[in-house]
Amino acid sequence: MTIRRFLFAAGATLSLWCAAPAVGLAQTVWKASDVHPLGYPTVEAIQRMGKKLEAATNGRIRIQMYPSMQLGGEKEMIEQAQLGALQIARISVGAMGPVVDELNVFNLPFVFRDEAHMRKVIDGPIGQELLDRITASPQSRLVVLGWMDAGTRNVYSNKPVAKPADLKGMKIRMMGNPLFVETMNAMGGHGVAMGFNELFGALQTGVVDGAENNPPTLLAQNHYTVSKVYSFTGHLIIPEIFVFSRRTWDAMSKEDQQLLRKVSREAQLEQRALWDAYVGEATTKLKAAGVQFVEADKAAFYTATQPIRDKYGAKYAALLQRIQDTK
Ligand code: GTR
Repeated sequence: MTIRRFLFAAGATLSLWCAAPAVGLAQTVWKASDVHPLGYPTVEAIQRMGKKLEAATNGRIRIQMYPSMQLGGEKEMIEQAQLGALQIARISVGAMGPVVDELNVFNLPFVFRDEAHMRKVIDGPIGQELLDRITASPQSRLVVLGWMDAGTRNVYSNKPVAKPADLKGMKIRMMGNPLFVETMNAMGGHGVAMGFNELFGALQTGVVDGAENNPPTLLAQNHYTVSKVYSFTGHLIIPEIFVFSRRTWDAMSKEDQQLLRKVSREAQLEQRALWDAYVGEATTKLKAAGVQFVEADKAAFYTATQPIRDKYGAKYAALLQRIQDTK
């Protein structure tokens, strides 16, 4: 049995209709997965959504959350959702670029002026168009339920990175997408593509000298225990999405699809509030744990990464212009 077949069989078994003893109704269990642990804003928002689904259907639909990479990294989660072995996957747009190319526009360095700009874009027509494009794309085999926030990504390692020259000779882990590796190379470092599930070990053993992410991830994934300096390079502001298996979706009633759409919209709003609160909390905890926060010359990193925006942005020039025009 191939791993794919096994995963599909396992997922199919879980989502089978089975007896729900408490209410005597048939019950559907949707598997949801996230790389982050319980309590993280994205995980919490999906779990709250599960509670609402359960209440609205008198226990007929339930969500079972598999947090902390129990089902693998994001690439694996996307594959499992495509097969129907997993129903809900919360993933970064970074991991979706290889699936739907146009999304790579959001993966460009410094494409958004700041987080407020990014929110305006995803909350407006551009955000909706991109979600629709993923859902409509035959090769995605996913239905997008909504956006989630993930703040700004900054470099962390054991030394300050204030300007491009500081990255010289440093191996920095990037998400598995050539665009990110080239971005780090343009910033002055040496980008290394690696799955998120391998990163903690790689930081510990010195396979890489650092990585880049938002403060909540630095805390929740315990990376701060090995990387003690967080430098505000601000090179990427990448939103996240939560997607649903097209295979499961197509077998659902119209009413259940509508209900899922409704609670998903609420989950998107709820995650944003949870996110804003958690960023502050994470920063306080990181400082208390001795992490040093360093200001960086963002303008220098912006200039250094211009070739990346030129190269990858050329075919989406009109979309890029609309993003820039979003005030
Ligand atoms: C985090 C994000 C994850 C994953 C991770 C990574 O910010 O929440 O979904 O994409 O970054 O760097 O792989």
